[in-house]
Amino acid sequence: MKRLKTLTSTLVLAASLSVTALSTASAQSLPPLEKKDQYKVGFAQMESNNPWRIAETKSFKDTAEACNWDLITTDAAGSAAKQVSDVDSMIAQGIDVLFLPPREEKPLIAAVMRARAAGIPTFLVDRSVDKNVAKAGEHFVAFMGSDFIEQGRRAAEWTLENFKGDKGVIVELEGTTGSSPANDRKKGFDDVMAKHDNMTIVASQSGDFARDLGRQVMETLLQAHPDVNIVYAHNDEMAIGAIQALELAGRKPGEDVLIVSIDGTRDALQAIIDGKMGVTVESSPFFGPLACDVMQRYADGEKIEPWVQVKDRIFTKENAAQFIDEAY
Ligand code: GYE
Repeated sequence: MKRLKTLTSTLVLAASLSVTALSTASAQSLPPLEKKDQYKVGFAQMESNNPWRIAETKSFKDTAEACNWDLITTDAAGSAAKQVSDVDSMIAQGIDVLFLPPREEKPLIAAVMRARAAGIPTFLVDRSVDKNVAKAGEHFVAFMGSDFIEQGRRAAEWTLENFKGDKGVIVELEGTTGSSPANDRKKGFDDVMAKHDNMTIVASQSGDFARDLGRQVMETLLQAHPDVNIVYAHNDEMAIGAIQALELAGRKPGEDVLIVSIDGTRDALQAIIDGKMGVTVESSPFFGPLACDVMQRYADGEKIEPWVQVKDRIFTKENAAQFIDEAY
């Protein structure tokens, strides 16, 4: 009797040990994706107020057909809190895999962690979260997107090569506060400019990646800095807004103010052709086919690199006409 009891407790102890071992292992390894003919895929878009976002959502919808996805999409209408609850509702609907463009770096960590806890492999697309807290290969599978620091650096280098004046008076229009592209595009550009005494960033303010806000912020900044001769916008929509504000104030964008931007939208390429914008460093929204490919590799059991890096082109007056037909 005594012996039996000892054995039982040994077994219980062994069982609880192996449960601990199992849960430790699963806390470190990612949820697997079983092979299936059709996957239920969630794409939780952050907003749809600009051509870039609309092109990205369309790219996922087009891919759903090509890749045989049962696709659920949501639109958080510019609210990080809604984007988190959109992910919650996708988890409740039993998605197999999540593609998430996190609007801001910190608030969306919650969504990543909840998908992880629900055993759903998550891929971050186009923007990232705070990498010190949520980690690729542990909490989410991978980040798919551009090198935003490099984009800012290339915008700065093009400016240095093409600015004709003696002293650059720069206004910077930042993207959404707390978003990875705004943080990194600022760092890339500002670090290069800091090494050049003839270049001064006189104002740097958020226009939330939006055309209208870009125009309004530019109108205000123009009052304080009428001598501006370079505008660096973190995306094309704000650059177009800035062009409108400058023209309204009687300035000549492209002639007396150099406009430097990022994305490669149709309106931006047209502005380059019209001589109003100098450059836009590409940041492509067409993530659907890449998402299909990476997800397939993951389901095949391949180890996915933590950063699936997208390579960007650069659009100037040399090639804008050549690429405008494929722009969005
Ligand atoms: O540049 C901007 C969009 O996250 C890379 O977000 C993306 C950026 C893109 O709203 O236009």
